[in-house]
This record gives sequence, C-alpha cells and structure tokens, in this order.
Amino acid sequence: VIRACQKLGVRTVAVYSDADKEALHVQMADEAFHIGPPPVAQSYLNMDKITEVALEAGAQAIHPGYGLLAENAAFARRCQEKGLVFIGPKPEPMEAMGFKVKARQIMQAADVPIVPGNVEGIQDLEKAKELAQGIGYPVMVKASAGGGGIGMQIAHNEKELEQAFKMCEARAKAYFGDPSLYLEKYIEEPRHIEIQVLADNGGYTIHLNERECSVQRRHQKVIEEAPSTFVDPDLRQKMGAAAVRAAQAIGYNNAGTVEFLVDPEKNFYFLEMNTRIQVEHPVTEMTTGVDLVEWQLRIASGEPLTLKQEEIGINGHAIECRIYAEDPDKNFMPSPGKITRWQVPELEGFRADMGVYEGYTVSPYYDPLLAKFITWGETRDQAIGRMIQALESTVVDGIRTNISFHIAALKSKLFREGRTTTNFIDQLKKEE
Ligand code: MV4
Repeated sequence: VIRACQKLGVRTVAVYSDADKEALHVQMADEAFHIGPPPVAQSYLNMDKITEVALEAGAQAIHPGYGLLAENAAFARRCQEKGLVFIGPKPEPMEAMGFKVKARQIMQAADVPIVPGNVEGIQDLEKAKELAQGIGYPVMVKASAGGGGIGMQIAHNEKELEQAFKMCEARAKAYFGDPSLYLEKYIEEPRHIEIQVLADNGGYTIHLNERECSVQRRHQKVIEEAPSTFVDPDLRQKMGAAAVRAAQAIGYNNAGTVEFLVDPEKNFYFLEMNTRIQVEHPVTEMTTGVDLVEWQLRIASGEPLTLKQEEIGINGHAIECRIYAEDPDKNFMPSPGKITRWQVPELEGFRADMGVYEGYTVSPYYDPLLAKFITWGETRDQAIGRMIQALESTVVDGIRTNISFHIAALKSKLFREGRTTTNFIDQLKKEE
C-alpha cells in the first residue's frame, strides 16, 4: 500500500501497536503514530483511536489493509461520518455480503449460481432434517452470519446432522452472536477458485480473471496461482460474467473478490465475496499487468475506471507462496522469535513482498506471515522452476519457516500435474 502511494505521490501515515514498533510499514511510511498495546481490540480494532489519529495527521483517506477492519461496515461508515475516505467499498455492499443467507438470496436473484441448499436462516432441527432430505446427504451445515470456515460442519446422515446442528449452533452463537444456520449440498473434492473484480464509484465493473487458491491448511491459503490449470476459456468467461453480476447486484465499488467452489465436473457455485484487497492479489497483477492497489487508490479518490474488459488478457503464469514463521516439524505451529539471518535472492521473474528484515523479531501476537514470494513465467513450468530456485536460495535463521513445505509441494507430481484440489495437502502427505 505504501509503495502504491509513493508511486502516486501520496504521503503516508502508519499506525502501530507496541508489538510493531520495529515493523517495516512503520519505517517506510512518512509518519507513524502509536495506537496502543498489542491486543488488537485495544489497537488495530480501535476505531475511535484510528480515526482520531487520521484526523490529527491531516489524512484524507484510510487504507484498511487485508485484515482487522478491512471488511467492517461500521468502520467504513465511521470514516464517512468523520469526513475520511475509506479505501474500499461503501458500507452497504459490505453488509450485504457479510450475512451469508442474505448474500445467497441476492446471488440467486442475480442469476449467480449458488451451492444447492436453503436461503433462509434456520433455528429448528426438525426443519433442518426436512431440508436435508430434499437436498440429499451429505450436507454442509453453515452459520448464516459466518464465513471462512468457522462454525461449519459436514453431515452424512440424519444422526450426524443432529450433532452438526448443535455444534454449529453453539459456535455461531459464540462467534457471531447469531445462532441461525443454513444447509448446503456438500461438494466433494472442490476447488477454491476466485475472480478478482474492480468497480468504480459509478458502478462500472470489470473482472481480472481467476486465481486458484485450493492449497490451504486449516482454511488458511498457502499457495495461490493464476491462471488456474482447471479453468478453460469458456469457464473463465462464465465465472467472470457471474462475478461481475454479483458485484453489480450489491452496488459494489473498489477492488473485491468473488469466491467460488468448482466441482470436478466444472460446475461453479458462489461461496462468498471478499470485500477487500486480498493477500494473493499479486498473482493477478503479474499476469494482467494491472496494479490493483493503485486502482484502489484511484477509485477511492473518485477517478473512473478506464480499463476495458477486452483489454484484460492473461500474460504467462504467476504463483505465490506464503512464507510463514511456522514449524513444519511441529504441525505448523507458529514459530516467533528473532530473525538472525534473512537472505532473499534477486532473480528474474521473482517478486518478494516482505514484512520483515534481518534482525527483526517476529512477535507471537499476530498472524505469522513473513513474506509473499511471487514468481512469473511464460509458462506454469517456468514459474514453478523460478519459485523452487527462489525458495532454495533463501536463507532464514533464528526462526522456523514453511519454506521446506513449499519446495516439497512444488516438486510433487500432484502439483506439477495441476491436481490442486482442496484435498491437496492431505494427498501430498500420502504421496511422500
Ligand atoms: C464447502 C465445501 C464443500 N461443500 N461447502 C471452507 C471455507 C469456507 N469459505 C467454505 N468452505 C467449504 N465449503 C460445501 N457446500 C468445502 C469447503 C472447504 C474448503 C473450501 C475452499 C478451500 C478449502 C476448503 C477446505 C475445506 C473445506
């Protein structure tokens, strides 16, 4: 975000908690303000403090990044009230996508395929049993107010449905303060394929093709790529058009992503919309040549989107590996600590978006993402080859990282053949 601002001549103000005094974003910004102690409730989620600092610094706009307040409609509204531009969508489209059964209803009306199931929140087990009969087992029980895999469970029969219902109900109540649930047909061996969209404040909307993000661990993405080996031009056109309809149906503006599940027969189903820029956006930038964060800033400042759908092509192939401070020998437990050596090569077709440096101490407070390695190649094989070279010539001491996992994954027959379904990590273990 700071680099995109620098490119446009926009001055930047960072905010930081006690845990981030030495963080790279604090060093890179023109100014930095301390906003509180490490727990996010008292710092990065403190809306009053953040807007106060923004006004004090004379900022015109706030970029929320990709976590924390990025999809918080109340924060977007608060910014509006204070005369600050929230760099993201308006509060209304954010709210429309935040409530899953509501989103399913809107998508159905907009002719965007949804996973077969019901579109009303249910709170009654008998009603759920009746609906499951109609959908056909196995079914997925999900929280109406949920998302991202929290409070979600599979049921193969009525007995399992009873347990799943109770479990999901309790979780939904605890996490979202709303116990209502809905059912979906369980899609076997799905892929997670998402479409990037850009929309200006006048509602002009385009898509920038797909990203394949099926390689995940505990609902955390690990490897992403563009284009997907599974998507042919016909499917791309259909999914792209559906994503644009989805965005337009809710009056979306700025950058966003429409997530789909794709089954082995290439049927695709709307899952949810991420109303923010995502961690994996660089693979789209590398294959389309479009700077997405730059467009976020331009759109937020009121500029019309001047890109045309027919100008958006796919140049080559890009892969992103998320480098986490995790210990592969301890079930990928976070591995915080001081980085005593951090050597990342410079290579052709290799981009490293990093949040750390040699001598930096990774705190235990936040998500342990250290860096994103992105490679581009004329072909997928070239992008993979460059990534393996980048990973093998990187040296990190002092903490453990998941680099060895990435190397094994990229060298596997499964990955080489593009067989990257959501079961990839389990299948990789079997192959070894
Ligand atoms: C599903 C599914 C199968 N069938 N829904 C996981 C996160 C959340 N956004 C939705 N998820 C899933 N929903 C139906 N009807 C399988 C998953 C799923 C998954 C999806 C994408 C990427 C990785 C995943 C890992 C496990 C389960």
